[in-house]
Amino acid sequence: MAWAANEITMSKKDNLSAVERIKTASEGLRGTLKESLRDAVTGAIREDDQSLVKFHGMYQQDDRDRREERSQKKLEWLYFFMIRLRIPGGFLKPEQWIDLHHIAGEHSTGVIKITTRQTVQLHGILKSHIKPTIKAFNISHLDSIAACGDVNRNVLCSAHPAQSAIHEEIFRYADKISTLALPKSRAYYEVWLDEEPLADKQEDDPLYQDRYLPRKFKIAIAIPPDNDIDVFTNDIGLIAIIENNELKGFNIAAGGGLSTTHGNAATYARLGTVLGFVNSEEKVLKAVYEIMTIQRDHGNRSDRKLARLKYTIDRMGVNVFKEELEKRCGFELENTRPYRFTERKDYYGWQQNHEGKWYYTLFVENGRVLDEKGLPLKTALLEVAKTGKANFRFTGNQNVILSDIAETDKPVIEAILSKFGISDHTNNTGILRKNSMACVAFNTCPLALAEGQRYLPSLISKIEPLLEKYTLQDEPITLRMTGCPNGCARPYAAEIGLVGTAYGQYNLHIGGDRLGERLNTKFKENLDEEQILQTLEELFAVYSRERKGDETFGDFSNKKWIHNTVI
Ligand code: SRM
Ligand code: SF4
Repeated sequence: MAWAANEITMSKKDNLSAVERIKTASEGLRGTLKESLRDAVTGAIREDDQSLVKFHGMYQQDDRDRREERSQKKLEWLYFFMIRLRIPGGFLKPEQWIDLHHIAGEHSTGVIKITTRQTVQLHGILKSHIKPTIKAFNISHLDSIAACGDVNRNVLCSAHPAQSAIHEEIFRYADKISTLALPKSRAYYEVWLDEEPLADKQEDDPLYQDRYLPRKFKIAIAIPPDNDIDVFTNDIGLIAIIENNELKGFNIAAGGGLSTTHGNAATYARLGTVLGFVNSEEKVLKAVYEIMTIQRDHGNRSDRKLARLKYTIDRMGVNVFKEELEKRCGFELENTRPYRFTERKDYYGWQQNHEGKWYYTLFVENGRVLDEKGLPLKTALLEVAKTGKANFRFTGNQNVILSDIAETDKPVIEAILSKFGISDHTNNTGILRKNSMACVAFNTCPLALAEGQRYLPSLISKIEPLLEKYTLQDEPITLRMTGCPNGCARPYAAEIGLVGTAYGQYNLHIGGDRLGERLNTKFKENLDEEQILQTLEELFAVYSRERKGDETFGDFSNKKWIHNTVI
């Protein structure tokens, strides 16, 4: 069988990528992290530890804006760390938000960055501040274990409790799956929290063994009709099947992933393939676990560009993959159950659930919570948290839902939102901006080729008048930008995707659908701002003239310009 022959090549011992050696030699992700931390001569950590520290939820970064100046002065680059928390389903209690607020102020740039995977990152943490930061988080019952690295990352779940009477029940699966897929190593507690080291530093880890997965791994749970978490862009996407307000089980999709590499034709974005349905908690957890073991055993460990599950599945073939899964599970998947997504957006403003609790979704541009002139968002959220009357839920669209608010407490929260201009800001922001996302990119992301979150807001201000010109300003078009083709803001799953190729230049992708069920296609390459605006204006003009009824921009573009099928 072709697949089996390939496997031998993929697992060839002498062909392993450098990261594979670092993982197996790391004594359960410990490496020389303790020594690296003690070295006061440099703000960086040792090279091998830079790979390992990711498994602890941290990245070594530097201020890219200051590289040249530092090099000229013969100074080391300005190294610091980004810490990403593990928050399954993106839920924090108000006390935890207060702690996060203070930890951010004391140890990082102060900006609380909500990510596209329902968690938060803090940037600019100096090496000497990492342990105090992790210790402070630990007191708040928060950790960053496995928020990065070749393991399962933060598990997403549809964010909007008001959308389903059994949201809470399904939401709990995010935590169950996250716990199931946590590495067994105690390294995090030893290195950052001074736990007494184990005599035997290699804990038994049946899932990850000593080699972990070949690459990062992502899982999300969608609760139809919402696909707010972009379920098909994940390695595993679970779609909750609800009948008569009862959870019947989950459809399981596998093999989603978005990253591509410019100039590497072997890389591609892929939406997950729905494999079938399982009808119990035991079965869904087993299936998730065994999909991970298949990826562990058969993923590409030589070329990290081709190591995600999407490539493993395509190499094996979906049918062979499914057979292998069923063999490992010891049960067959049932036929996929019907489901329908009708929304992917966040429901801004107030919503009430079946129990009468209130939810306020507020717009956080590109997930950046900070105090800006005229918009003291960070202060406002602290005030909300101090009331103790609202929980915090992050959405996969980088926004915040103030949640579980009692009817009697609503006026208090409303007054704070109004006092600090938050409700006005959410109400008055244009629809395009509210349906947009950009990744971090400069100045911290080492992989950025072009700007992301620092640039998109001003570009949107220039696109908005074009929409108005063609009376499209109320059209909820999704626009997503990334500073490189890795796809952190999921630009390939948007109606308009802008993917950085060089400083000030982007590929323009169009034709994705509004619900995240069809990827877009590259339409033009290396456009600068003037060319982006000119091209979009041309597209908007034709769309406003020729679209049929309420046809979305993505559907129209796909037919007209990608497949040339509009008559
Ligand atoms: Fe991402 C790497 C930021 C969601 C695909 N991503 C990075 C790094 C850590 C750069 C690095 O490796 O050194 C970025 C840190 C920037 C910074 O300074 O903070 C980074 N990714 C982000 C975040 C913060 C973007 C945001 O603005 O919200 C998101 C954090 C999510 C989280 O909380 O876990 C983020 N990254 C994504 C997504 C979207 C998703 O998962 O829904 C993707 C595309 C989906 C996918 O994985 O296929 C994504 N990030 C990548 C990749 C490409 C992976 C691959 O398959 O090749 C990289 C590069 C890598 O892993 O080598 C990457
Ligand atoms: Fe960095 Fe690229 Fe991800 Fe943007 S898409 S955060 S530039 S890795």
